[in-house]
Amino acid sequence: MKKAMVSGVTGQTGSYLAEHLLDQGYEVIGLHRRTSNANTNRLSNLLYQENFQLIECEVSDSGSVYTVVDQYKPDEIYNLAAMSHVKTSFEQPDYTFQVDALGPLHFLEAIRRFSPNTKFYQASTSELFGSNYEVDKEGKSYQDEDTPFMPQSPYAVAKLAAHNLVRIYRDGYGVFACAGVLFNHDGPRRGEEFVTRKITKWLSEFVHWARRTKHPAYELSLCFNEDNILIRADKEYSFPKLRLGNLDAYRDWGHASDYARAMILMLQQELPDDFVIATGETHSIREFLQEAFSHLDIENYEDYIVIDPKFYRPAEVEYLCGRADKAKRVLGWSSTTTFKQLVSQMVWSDINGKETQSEEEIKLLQEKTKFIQRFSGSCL
Ligand code: G4F
Repeated sequence: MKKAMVSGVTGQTGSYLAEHLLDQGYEVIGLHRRTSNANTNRLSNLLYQENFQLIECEVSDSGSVYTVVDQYKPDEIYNLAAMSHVKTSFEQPDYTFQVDALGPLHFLEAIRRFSPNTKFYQASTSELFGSNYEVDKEGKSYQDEDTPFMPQSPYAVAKLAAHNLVRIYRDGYGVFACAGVLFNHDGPRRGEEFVTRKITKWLSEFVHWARRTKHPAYELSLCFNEDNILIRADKEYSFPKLRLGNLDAYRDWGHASDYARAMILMLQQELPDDFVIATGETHSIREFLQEAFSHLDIENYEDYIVIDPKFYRPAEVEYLCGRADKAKRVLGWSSTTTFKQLVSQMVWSDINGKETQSEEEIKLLQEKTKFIQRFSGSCL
């Protein structure tokens, strides 16, 4: 039985990765950092599985990493532990470097010293490209393995250090180390501070608020003031609008479960290499909003949101659209989830309070939320 170690296993992508590995017959050692409150909600199906164990490890502490690598000598290590929020990296650059640059260095060094046959996967990111892109013959802008990096945030600089360390340990010490340059990958398990989940979570809270507020004796209609959505019934009820930053950035959004499959494939190749993982399709935050609100037949999403400068970044990555031709050719990998499917899954999972994908289940939920249509857009 192959043994895989996954750091960041309590996160969105770590949880999908652990599931895929267990399905493929691996023993999985999940690493998580100590927190005062348990954050294992994404692992609830795995915690009591025979081949899964969760152990504490702090990736910014070299001794902690050396100990677990030396003790378990896994066949494969997937380093997904990171301070992964780009805006936070501007506010906590030092901490970001410790986790995102030193963390991978500790794993690579532990492999070199104690377990040289362990294969290593590092979660690199499309943020490495920053503002750089190429233009193809049809005039489409994209990034791939040949696009030069130009990081735009402390997060991306720390990730670039890690990306280069992977190459150096591979070429210099012969470590089987790969970096996956993953474009945005989201889904119902996405952290609530990322823009996609922030939108779908807010929508579900709005729906539940409207349902609670609905009073059969009144013909309900909505009204908007600067910061709130109002329902005037027996009395006035109010709900805060969704506060967002820059809506004009473009992101290439895929499903985290698909992207976790690509990580495993990288470590099964004969030779280690780096790969771009992306859908090849890009959408603005506005398009995401439009698509998400359309599930509730709300056309005027602009009325429900407030642009808040607090959510702007000191430097923004405006355009990301990956070209994953190499991953398709070499790994046989491609994304299986369309943008529309991703948004639908995220919206209905939040409204339903659990991961929801089946069309029948979604149809039932659509029926139950039809009351929103009656008053969306109207104003007293
Ligand atoms: O959802 P985001 O925070 O993701 P971002 O910055 O693209 O980073 C994610 O993807 C990277 C891969 O490309 C990963 F490396 C990284 O760890 C993370 O998973 O923001 C997406 C866009 C940005 O342009 C941001 O400015 O949404 C814009 N945005 C607008 N309003 C907002 C908000 N982002 C957040 N988080 N919150 C807002 O209110």
